[in-house]
Order: sequence, then C-alpha cells, then structure tokens
Amino acid sequence: MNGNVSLATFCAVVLGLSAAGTPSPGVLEFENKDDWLASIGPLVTVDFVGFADGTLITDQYADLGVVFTDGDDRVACCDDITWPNDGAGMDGNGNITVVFDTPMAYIGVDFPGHMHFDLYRDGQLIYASSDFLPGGAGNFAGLISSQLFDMAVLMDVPPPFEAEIDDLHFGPPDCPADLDRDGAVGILDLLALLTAWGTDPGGPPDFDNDGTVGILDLLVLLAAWGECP
Ligand SMILES: [Ca+2]
Ligand SMILES: [Ca+2]
Ligand SMILES: [Ca+2]
Ligand SMILES: [Ca+2]
Repeated sequence: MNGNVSLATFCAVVLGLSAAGTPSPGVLEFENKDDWLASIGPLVTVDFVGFADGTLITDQYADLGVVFTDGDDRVACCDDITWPNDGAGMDGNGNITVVFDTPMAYIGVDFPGHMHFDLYRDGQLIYASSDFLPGGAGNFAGLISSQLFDMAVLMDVPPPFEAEIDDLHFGPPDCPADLDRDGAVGILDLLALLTAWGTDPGGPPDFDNDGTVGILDLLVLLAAWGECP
C-alpha cells in the first residue's frame, strides 16, 4: 500500500472494491505432470507401497495428513494392474474419498484409466473437474485450486468403472497469503482477508490457525506483501 494513501482513502477503496465482490475461485487442470509439478510447492505423496495385495486402506496414511474414508479402498499391488511408478496402487471399489487434515491447494494422481475429481470444502462441493481420459500426457491428472479443499472424491468416468490410482499427491498452498493465487500478495488478498474477518475459515486466511481471522493474520499477510517467492 502506498504510504501516501490516507487511511480514510484506503478504507473507501476497500469498501468500494468489497461492494464489487471478491475474485471468484479458479481451478487449473493439468494432464502433463511436469507442468503441474513446475507450478506447485512441496508435495505429499501416498504410494501404497508396503501393504499386501487387498489391504483395506483407511487411516494408514494419517501421519501424512490424509485418511481414506470409504472403507472399501484396497491396495492392488500384484495382480492384474501394472503400476508404473512403484508396482503398488489402489483399487477404489468405486469412488475414492480422501479427507485432509488441513485445507489443500493441489491434488494429482497417476492413474491407468479415466478420472474425475469433485473437490469439497466444509462439506460443500466447490469444484467438479473435467473428465480426464487415459493415454493423455502420461496418464496423469492434476489440479491447482485457488479455493482450498479439505475433501476430494476421485471417480472413474463414465460409471460404473472403478477409480484406480498408482500414486496420490497433494499439497497446501506454497504462498498461503496469496489467497486468489495470482502469484503475489496484494490488495485483492487483503480484501479477501477483511471479508473473512472474525470468521473461522478452517485455513487461510486464518494463517495462525487460532480459529478466527484477526489482527495476527493481517500481520502475516502484510509481511508477505508482494511477489510470492
Ligand atoms: Ca503407487
Ligand atoms: Ca471406495
Ligand atoms: Ca494474490
Ligand atoms: Ca487467526
């Protein structure tokens, strides 16, 4: 913010822009894994290596911040499917539902067939992806979402095919104060924070995770002002 701008002027700008609305969330879709990897921050990968064929996977990866809540997702390691990454993957027995400890910005899977994602936040559907087809650039599907999600449902398309994945990748925002993910922390991000003031969004812009958007979160945003690293 320009130091010459008075607080009154600044507040008027904020109120005016608030009336115009905050930016709508956007999701970028990738079929090329290298392009996706080049656009994101650090990742967590669930590879399903180390479990016997047929093992039901529920919370075995809880230490990585994700649980599989369907209760019917089985490791498929050794039989009819060849998993190019590491020899082990998951047969979703239909859909695969993953719930994250903390809101995420990135999700991607290596998969042998069709794939479609529904992303949720606080139980509300926030994005339904395109249908990714097999044979595209490396049988990969990756998303980058400006609105963070805490649950994803992975499904094969069209039904009743079963979702099967080699590896699952996910990650939190690498520049969390860049709420609209335009590559910099700026006025629209500040507006989004002010709009969420006093609420518990369950993630950014409650950067310090104390359950409310307040002055400490504002200071975090201001400290990150400018281009993302
Ligand atoms: Ca794997
Ligand atoms: Ca399932
Ligand atoms: Ca921004
Ligand atoms: Ca806070």
